[in-house]
This record gives sequence, C-alpha cells and structure tokens, in this order.
Amino acid sequence: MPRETAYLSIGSNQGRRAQNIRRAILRLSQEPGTRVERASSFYETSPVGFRQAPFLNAALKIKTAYTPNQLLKSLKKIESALGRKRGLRWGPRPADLDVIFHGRRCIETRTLVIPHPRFRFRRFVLIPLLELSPGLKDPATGKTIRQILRDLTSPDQRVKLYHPAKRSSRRRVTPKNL
Ligand code: PH2
Ligand code: MG
Ligand code: MG
Repeated sequence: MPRETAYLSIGSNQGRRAQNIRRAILRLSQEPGTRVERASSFYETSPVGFRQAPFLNAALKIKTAYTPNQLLKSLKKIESALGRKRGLRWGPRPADLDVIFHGRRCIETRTLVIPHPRFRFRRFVLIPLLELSPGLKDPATGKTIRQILRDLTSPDQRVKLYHPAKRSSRRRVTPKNL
C-alpha cells in the first residue's frame, strides 16, 4: 500500500470542542486507509472571518493510502458523523477537517485545492503545524512553515495553547483561588 504523508488541520467551535477533536482523531485512526502519526497540542483561537464562538484548533500528521479525493471524502464522512450540518460557509461547526498538504502535490480542481488555499494566512493552522514540523516546506512556494509565519502580518489572530479545565469535581475551592 503506497503511503503519502499528509497534514490536516482540525477545528471545532460547537459543543464539547476538545472531545469533538479527540473523536475526530479516533475516527480517522480507524479508517482503513489512514494512520495518525502525530497530533499537535490543542490551541484556543479567535475566529477568523466573521464573529462566532472561539475555536479549538489542532494539526495532524498522517500516513495515507488515499488519494486526495478519497481522503477528502473520508474527512467529510467523519465531519458528518460528528454532527456537522452543511450550510453556512465558514459557520460554527462541531468539527472541520481540512487537508493542508498531501505529499508534495499541488492540485486545483473545483472541489479541492491543495495546499489549502488559505493556510498561509491563518495562524490557527500555522502554529499547530509549526509544533509538528517547523522545517516542513510548502510545496507551492518552497517556504518553510517557520518562514511563512515569520512573514505573516496578522498579530490580531489570537492563538493560545489550550489547557483543559480540571474536572470540576476535583477542583477544590479555597479562599485563594475563588
Ligand atoms: N475555520 C474557519 C473560519 N474561521 N477561525 C478559527 N480560529 N479556526 C478555524 O478553524 C476556522 C476559523 C473555516 O473553516
Ligand atoms: Mg476550514
Ligand atoms: Mg473544511
């Protein structure tokens, strides 16, 4: 089975966000044609585009025997299984899975553009990717993730490491942390 390395971006801003992302990763790892190699930390990010709830974002490195279109199809299936309704473009969603890279392919069809057409402007994609592979090269421009981030001028896009709250049953309320 020929295997390509692919990089994905995951986002969630509806429901239990961290759980949605973990479930998406689990489902992806159960796909016959994909193996999840590494997942980045989760990041809390401000919405890019229009005003909506803040996102959790992460990046994945996978190996896949799927073609870009087969991979896209399996990602859509996982998004639906996690409760995503198709509707408003860029609207709130329990899970969004995007292909950023598929090997070193550059593809532009009506339904699929790889590398992802907007990733170079999105800190919520670049910072999780930086964590996985700072020296990874964008096949379209030859620039590394580190270089793309350095050249990006959008300090308003907030991306902060996410620390899940401790389970409330375990949190002890003391006068100091009230
Ligand atoms: N996804 C979008 C639109 N805006 N903003 C953040 N912070 N994270 C996302 O994943 C995101 C977004 C469309 O897919
Ligand atoms: Mg997206
Ligand atoms: Mg998408």
